[in-house]
Amino acid sequence: MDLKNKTVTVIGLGNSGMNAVSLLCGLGARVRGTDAKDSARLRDSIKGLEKRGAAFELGRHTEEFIKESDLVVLSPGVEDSSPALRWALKHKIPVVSELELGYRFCKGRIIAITGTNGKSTVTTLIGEILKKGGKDTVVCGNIGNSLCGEIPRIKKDTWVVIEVSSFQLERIEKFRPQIAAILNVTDDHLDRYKAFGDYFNEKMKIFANQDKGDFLILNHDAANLRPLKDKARSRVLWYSKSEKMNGAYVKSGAIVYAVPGKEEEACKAAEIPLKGVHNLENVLASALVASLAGVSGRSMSGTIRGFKGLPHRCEPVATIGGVDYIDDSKGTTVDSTYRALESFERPVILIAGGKDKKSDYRAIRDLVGEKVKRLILIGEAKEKIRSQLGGAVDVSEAGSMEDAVEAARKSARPGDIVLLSPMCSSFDMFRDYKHRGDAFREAVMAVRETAGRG
Ligand code: UMA
Repeated sequence: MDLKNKTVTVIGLGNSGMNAVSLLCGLGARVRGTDAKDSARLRDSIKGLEKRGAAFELGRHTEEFIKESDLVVLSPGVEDSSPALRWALKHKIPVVSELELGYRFCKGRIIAITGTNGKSTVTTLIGEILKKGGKDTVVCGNIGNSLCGEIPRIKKDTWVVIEVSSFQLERIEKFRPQIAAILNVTDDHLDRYKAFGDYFNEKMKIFANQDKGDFLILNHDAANLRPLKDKARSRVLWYSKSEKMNGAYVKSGAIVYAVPGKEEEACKAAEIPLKGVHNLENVLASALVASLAGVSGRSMSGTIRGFKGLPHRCEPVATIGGVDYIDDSKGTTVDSTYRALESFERPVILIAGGKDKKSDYRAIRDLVGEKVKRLILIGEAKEKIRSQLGGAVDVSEAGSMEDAVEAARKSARPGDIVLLSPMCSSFDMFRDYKHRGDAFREAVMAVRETAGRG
């Protein structure tokens, strides 16, 4: 793709868009960036790029600004319904996602991970295993730093581990990872997609361009992924908690992978510090991928044993008066909260709610009835969750995170767990899930201070 002297317009100027603009400036394109919002922060961040020749439109998108482009690059947050995208299509301008743009200029070997839940954990763990296994590694994508931003660091021998979302896959053309992994696909983003099938199909694009020399890693325990074997041109390897597979599995309490010609142990299942069956799946996937990248079992074993997980994913915050407070703010789907609850053996006081993604909370009703002694609801989805889960559990509502944590503290007895696992996105009350998790931590710290004084 030669973009020298081509007019390229980037829509959306968050992390993805700004990195795309910067990459394009370096490629000698005539770069333009447009964002529907305007802010002092945004104005500040474009200054350096203006000096490099980029032009910007802030506070709105206009047809005038877009219509003369040779190419449009879309940020993942821009939906099909966006007028900016419709104008680009009306003027027959090719449109690609930021992921596709980065791919066209990526010299390294790509490992792409997708799934509804666990993809950040698996992406990070693979990155750690590869780095400690002596491989030059870059970890990027939906996890927070877009691929375009990493292009200058990537060399031919670099392993590029990319967390890939359905949004990023929507407008790919040639994106082709050497190793792709799909961990699971359950309900999510039904506020963006008309039906689950549309979301599922976007995820499937991760292997659409793969060929015989590439690998597709699939979770055999996720029944809706099994038929994919017949759709892939790449070589399919499986992982499973319960069955011996051509791939990775559990054998006599050990995580084992069998890739062409050899069976090797990655570690003992009991040594994995991350709790829950979902994390066993995450380690199986990571070990299998890392083995394909050439890391030995001996090397990966130490990394897996030392891996403490990611912030805001079932992260212990404090133990106060015998009550464990756990931050699972990244639990933004019903399924992720299901998996978190499954991993606890003690009574849970669950703080949930936020911005609804047209989710069906009834899927967790039985498990909530079994594990949760009190459900405290926050955010816009309060009413919907109450109507779908009420009767299965005691429900109360709180107006802020502080009030929710205080209500949880009052209900908790020694041995209980207070879990923030919202099943919703955070944008009704917070900047993002990290901000929400930080607000939870702050509220818990206030409880600890009061307890200390008492
Ligand atoms: N904007 C427009 N016009 C539009 C829509 C948005 O101008 O029609 C502007 C907004 O005003 C804002 C910017 O676009 O200034 C935001 O762009 P964006 O929503 O694409 O966000 P980025 O900052 O580029 O972050 C994105 C991912 N966000 C989304 O997919 C919504 C980040 O994933 C990712 O970390 C980052 O790229 C780097 O790759 C976040 C996420 O929530 C964590 N992802 C979803 C998820 O995990 O469920 C998919």
